[in-house]
Amino acid sequence: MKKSTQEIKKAYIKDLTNKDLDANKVPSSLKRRSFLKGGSLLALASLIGGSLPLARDGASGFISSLLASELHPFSVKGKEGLIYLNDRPINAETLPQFLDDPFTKPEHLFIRNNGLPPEEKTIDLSKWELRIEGESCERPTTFKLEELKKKFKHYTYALVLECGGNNRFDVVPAVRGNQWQLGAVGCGGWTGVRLKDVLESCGIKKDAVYIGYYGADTSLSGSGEVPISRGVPMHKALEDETLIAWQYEGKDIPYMNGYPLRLVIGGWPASVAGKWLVRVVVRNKVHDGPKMGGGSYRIPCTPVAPGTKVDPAHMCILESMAVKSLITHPLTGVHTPFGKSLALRGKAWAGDLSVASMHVSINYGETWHKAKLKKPINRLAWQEWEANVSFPTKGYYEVWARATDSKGVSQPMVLGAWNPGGYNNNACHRIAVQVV
Ligand SMILES: Nc1nc2c(c(=O)[nH]1)N[C@H]1C(S)=C(S)[C@@H](COP(=O)(O)O)O[C@H]1N2
Ligand SMILES: [Mo]
Repeated sequence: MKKSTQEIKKAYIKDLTNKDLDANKVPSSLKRRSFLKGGSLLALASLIGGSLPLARDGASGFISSLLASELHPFSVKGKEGLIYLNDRPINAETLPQFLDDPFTKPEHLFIRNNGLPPEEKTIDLSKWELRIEGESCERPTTFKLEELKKKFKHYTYALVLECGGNNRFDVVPAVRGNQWQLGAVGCGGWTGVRLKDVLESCGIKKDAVYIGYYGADTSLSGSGEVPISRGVPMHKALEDETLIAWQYEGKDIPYMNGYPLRLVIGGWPASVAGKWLVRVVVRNKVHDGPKMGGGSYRIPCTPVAPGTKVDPAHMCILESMAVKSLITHPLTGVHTPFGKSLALRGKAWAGDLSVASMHVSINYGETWHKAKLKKPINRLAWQEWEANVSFPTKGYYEVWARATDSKGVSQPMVLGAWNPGGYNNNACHRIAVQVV
């Protein structure tokens, strides 16, 4: 049963307007204004799964490119090449072809909002302040943006930001939450001051164990509370690469990515990287802001069978993300002439670690070829890789990519440890290749 692109799109639009589809998934307050909730994406995948190679299993970029060209009902100023998952809050991922750039361009960097950003017109640079306080801060201090820039040394680091739920789309059995495919990840140069320098200037008490951030965004419910306030242990907060940044790729941070000031912490779920930053607290206990507890960014402390309901008492905070890689060129579905080698390239990263080697397979993992892997530009940046493969016959192939980190740990070829939040899915990326 082969469906034309037009037919797929028509069926998909019909699916989006079917009110019953996600009745049990979408809170009624959001139903009218949100679109593309998990259910519809999953329905879409099964709808076209039969006609598109790898539509459901890992190489999902094809669906995105197909739909994103015409179907997203709105866009955000200054952003392009994004697939919009919802509009309230705004969540949008980068199309796989834009992850092929050495560093993710500001207009292509994904957006993950938990609430409503501060209104852009209310952001006044001359008034923006950052408050450092908390029970383990010796001298609570407020810095104007200009003071921060003047008082501390500036640093630029390229850092990988990846949403903890990236690739949740491929989690089986499926779980609730944004159905991110490949693109809730990006890497680019952030410029700012070290969190360490700022915290040390305010004095860190001996009993400090954690930091927490507060942004200027507000929760969807209108309660006035922040929608998210997360943090990291002191050892991560005090790393050289942990920045309070005002620039991304040499320009003001895009509004949706936290303008005018954000925390940037590489290698951990990007939920620890607070946007629209107004306050950092130094805590004498594990930070307990919204989305630090329950099922948020937490995984079972010991492995569970897929589909298990896990008691929050047995959940632990997700820290460093696992080793992972992407094939960013060519895109899945490519046709390549027989007798000519195919050039592949992509990115690899490994949470707190670096990537030590990169391999590709054209026979479902039976044999692996070593790829050429570059060193990261700095710690916690992604690494570029490339390889050439030749196919022994015409026909259908898949290219699989697998990174191995500096401790010898590789990506799993299928979904790794299932968890109720669908976090940290680092299964090998695969693309479909037709040799003609
Ligand atoms: N203030 C604030 N910071 C935030 C968030 C948010 O909703 N509000 N979302 C977090 C999450 S879950 C992620 S994945 C990253 C996304 O960063 P980006 O939108 O710049 O890609 O920001 C984090 N920081
Ligand atoms: Mo996230």
